[in-house]
Amino acid sequence: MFNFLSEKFSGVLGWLKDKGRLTEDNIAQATEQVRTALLEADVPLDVVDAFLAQVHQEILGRNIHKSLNPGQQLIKVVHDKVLDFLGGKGTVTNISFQIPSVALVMGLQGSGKTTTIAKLAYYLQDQAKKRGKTRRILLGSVDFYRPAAVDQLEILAKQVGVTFFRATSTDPIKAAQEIYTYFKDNAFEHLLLDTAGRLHIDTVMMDEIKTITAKLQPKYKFLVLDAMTGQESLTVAKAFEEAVGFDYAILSKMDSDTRGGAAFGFRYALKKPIVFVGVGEKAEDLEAFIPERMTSRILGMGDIMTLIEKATDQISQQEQTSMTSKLMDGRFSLKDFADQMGMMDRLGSLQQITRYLPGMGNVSPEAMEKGQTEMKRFRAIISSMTNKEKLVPDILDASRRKRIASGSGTSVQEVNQLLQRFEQSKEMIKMLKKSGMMRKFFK
Ligand SMILES: Nc1nc2c(ncn2[C@@H]2O[C@H](COP(=O)(O)OP(=O)(O)OP(=O)(O)O)[C@@H](O)[C@H]2O)c(=O)[nH]1
Ligand SMILES: [Mg+2]
Repeated sequence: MFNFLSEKFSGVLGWLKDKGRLTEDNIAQATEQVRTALLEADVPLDVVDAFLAQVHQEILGRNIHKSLNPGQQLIKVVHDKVLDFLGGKGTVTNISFQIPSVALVMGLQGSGKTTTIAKLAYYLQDQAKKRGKTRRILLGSVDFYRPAAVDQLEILAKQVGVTFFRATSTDPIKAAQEIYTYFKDNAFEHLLLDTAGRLHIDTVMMDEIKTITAKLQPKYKFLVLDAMTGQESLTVAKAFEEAVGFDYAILSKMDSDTRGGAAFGFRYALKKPIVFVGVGEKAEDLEAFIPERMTSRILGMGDIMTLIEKATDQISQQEQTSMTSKLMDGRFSLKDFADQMGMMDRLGSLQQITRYLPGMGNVSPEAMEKGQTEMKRFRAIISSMTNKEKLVPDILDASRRKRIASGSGTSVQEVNQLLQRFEQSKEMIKMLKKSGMMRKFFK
């Protein structure tokens, strides 16, 4: 995600960081590179110009080239401006979905509407579950243009475990009313209504959504934008805003190799909040849009916070605490190493995890897959060890290694490789501990 923009930015920022002094000249050079990066990421020209104008103003205002660390100062200016453009510090848009309420999801064909509905249903359910509650959620579709569209939503509803209602009419407006009546009569708390997508914005489609909106008065109108479409998506957003109006945007497919232009330009151009981003095809692949995080992703600083949040969500607190204390005081055995790899498994693929780590954005998918295979093999090897061997790896002599290799269907060389890796991670933990990073990581 954003690899493109983040690569370009880290290039410029890396170059700046080492500059003890900045001249008007190299400031100009740096901002020119930022400009090229944004344009190449498909950020609309007027947005790029507005961005650079603000950066320039800030540079002049702060008298940057006379400051103590001009390179760092400039990085900070760029960082702060990117953050501003994405919505500003601390502006997480939390929607507290009212009960009962209707949400309408719209967007172009294939933008991810139907998938997003399933994700929203999952999200609502999950939020309620965290408070020990359940929600009565109804999904309905008025997409009769694509034959399998309604079935698709029905299947997703089943997967997520929420109710689906099929209207008898295939006229979108009548169907919307039928669904709404069913929602009211059966005292559901949320209705998430899926609409048809079209290849282009056309008046029939807009009129249809307008009528449905007028009749159902949805409390929430979401526009789903495909992050891969770049500046074209801004045109789409403007058209929807003019014709129907919407409250929030959801950027889908942010896990894809998008150049990031849409996310960057959207907020500035539309002045509407992006609430969620879709980061995969599954129902749980929905994340809150947090400007600070997006900024660090774009600027290539990694995103430790998201990772930590993911970790706390999926690994039990107890597991994490015991793991952390073992790591902290150095009692880290091969058994813990295996457990740790198991935890990584639960967190998602290595590839997903490394997206959040600083400096790991560029690891190739092949290398990633290799890592994953290696992890599996390592776990198999460790499971062939006795408890004593796991706790005191020092006793692993040649004959034990041979036994473990044949027990796990691997080679002695592979067993050696594992032990080497284990030593390396122990070293790394020591280093992290020294630098005080551990507390930050595992707080
Ligand atoms: N990788 C990834 N794929 C996504 C995401 N959201 C949707 N998709 C995929 O994009 C494709 C289209 O998604 P749909 O939800 O069917 O899109 P739609 O807007 O309902 O499409 P129409 O109803 O045909 O207009 C599907 O293959 C989805 O799995 C996402 O966040 N990440
Ligand atoms: Mg659909």
